[in-house]
Amino acid sequence: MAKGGFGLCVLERACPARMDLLYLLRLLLTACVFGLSQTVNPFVVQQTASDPCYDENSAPRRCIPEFVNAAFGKEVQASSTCGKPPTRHCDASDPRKAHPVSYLTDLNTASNMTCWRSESLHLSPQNVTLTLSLAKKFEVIYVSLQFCSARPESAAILKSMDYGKTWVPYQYYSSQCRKIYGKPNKATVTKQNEQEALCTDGHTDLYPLTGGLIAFSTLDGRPSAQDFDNSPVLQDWVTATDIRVIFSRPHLFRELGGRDNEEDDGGTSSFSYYYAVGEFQVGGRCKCNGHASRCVKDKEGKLVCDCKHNTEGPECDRCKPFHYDRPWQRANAREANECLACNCNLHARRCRFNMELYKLSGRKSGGVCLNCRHNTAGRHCHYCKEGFYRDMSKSISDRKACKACDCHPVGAAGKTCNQTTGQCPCKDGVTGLTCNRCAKGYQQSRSPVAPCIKIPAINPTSVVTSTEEPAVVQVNVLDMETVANWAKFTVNVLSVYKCRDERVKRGDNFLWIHMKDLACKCPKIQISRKYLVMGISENPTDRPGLMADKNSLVIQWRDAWTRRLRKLQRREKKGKCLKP
Ligand SMILES: [Ca+2]
Repeated sequence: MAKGGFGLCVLERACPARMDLLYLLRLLLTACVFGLSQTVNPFVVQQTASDPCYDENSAPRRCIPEFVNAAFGKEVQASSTCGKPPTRHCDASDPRKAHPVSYLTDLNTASNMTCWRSESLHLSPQNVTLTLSLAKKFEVIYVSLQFCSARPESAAILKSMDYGKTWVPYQYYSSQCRKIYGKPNKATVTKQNEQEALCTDGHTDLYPLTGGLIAFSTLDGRPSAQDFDNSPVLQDWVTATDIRVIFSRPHLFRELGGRDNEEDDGGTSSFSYYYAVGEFQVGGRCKCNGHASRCVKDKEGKLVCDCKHNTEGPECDRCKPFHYDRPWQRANAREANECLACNCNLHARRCRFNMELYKLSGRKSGGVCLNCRHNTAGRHCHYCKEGFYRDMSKSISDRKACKACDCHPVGAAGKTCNQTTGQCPCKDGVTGLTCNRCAKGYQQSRSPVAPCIKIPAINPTSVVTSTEEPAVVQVNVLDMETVANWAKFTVNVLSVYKCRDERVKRGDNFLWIHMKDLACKCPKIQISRKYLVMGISENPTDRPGLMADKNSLVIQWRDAWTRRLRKLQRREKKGKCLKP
């Protein structure tokens, strides 16, 4: 070792400590349980055009950010850094003699290791801490420190999962574990204490005086590491937002055969030491729970996962809005566990998760749509709400899939139709989808309570049916003959003014009048004359033609009536002669 052994360690290829580090890292990386199924160099970004979070068939699959040195380029807070005020070996204002904290995480070349260095400390022991904020949750595989001074005799590595608010120990190093940290030396980890920090007397030797290494592998020796996918305990154990290293005690100075303390402290004390570290590494992956293949800076410059699989959050740790059909889950090698959209048939923008329904469905679907629109209702907005029915000509996802019932205000017994068929509840004797007409055998009444009433049984001998409103026609009487007790007139119907009975048509027809009525000259009819006949109806007997009786009004035609009757005719045509 060169004079002034605590100076910069020029690492050469043959340097055994350097070999140790590389060997260890290689070992850690290839055995890494986070790794892709095939062994790849985790420091090389895979150049693939397709999204690693989806396979060639666009099916989601577990994806993970690349393995990195998460400490690289990040700022470290040190409790002590030399050079202020300057000493012979350390001057913060002189770049050639400065040992700033940035040297902990900078880009090193093997031939020129840059080292951070603490102040020279006198009264042993004094804690020196290095705190590294990763500014995001990472899954940490290892923490390593390469020393430019001798290694500390006792040191601790801690982690925080809440950005430095609380700290938990990761690992202790001491030649006197019990005395310094109250821990047994090299205890075994069992499934019961996988989240416990251990203490070891490894990595604490005084030698090598420079270039020594402290390297902590977070999963090494922990039983569930082989089944990391199914171990929430270890998933938690490797998660960290900050890493802190505490150098608790140096080796006794006299063992080092002190040479530069005379220069640094003016020889007032024979106990002087410092710590110097050339490289502080935190190997791991940006924590994205298997739902992102990279981390990116957000608008505020914060590092966040580039979440896929319908997830969101800094660690893709929750489902995106409207993707609550099943609970959020971390992706694993077999299942992407992507968040699934609620099925609301395009009628809702929001939904919530319901555990009961999810369990009832055999853990398939638990989404419940909120505020179904377009008059739909139900968990999936899959049927029509009250007062609406399904238009079967349209798909359920159509905005117009549900039509208003439109029940007739008089004919229907309520406003709510069958949600599937649209059938309104009809009052007695009423029929039709909206209850808008009388059923067969019923006729319209004027009562809103019973708008359709049963038609009374028709007596075939009854002369005029009470329901039929007799027509008003103009006839030209052409001839007459007698058939039994009836007078049968051959007439030509010139005009029909009331069309209640649509069978009364213009043209030749027969007009029957019973002899009994004719005898008393009511009506009185002469051949070759025109008459206006009010109260003419279809002959209800089996004789073809029309019929008049003593109730009919038969008046000899006057041309002056033509205009007035035309008016009546026009009014009738405007819809007043429609069937009820
Ligand atoms: Ca360095």
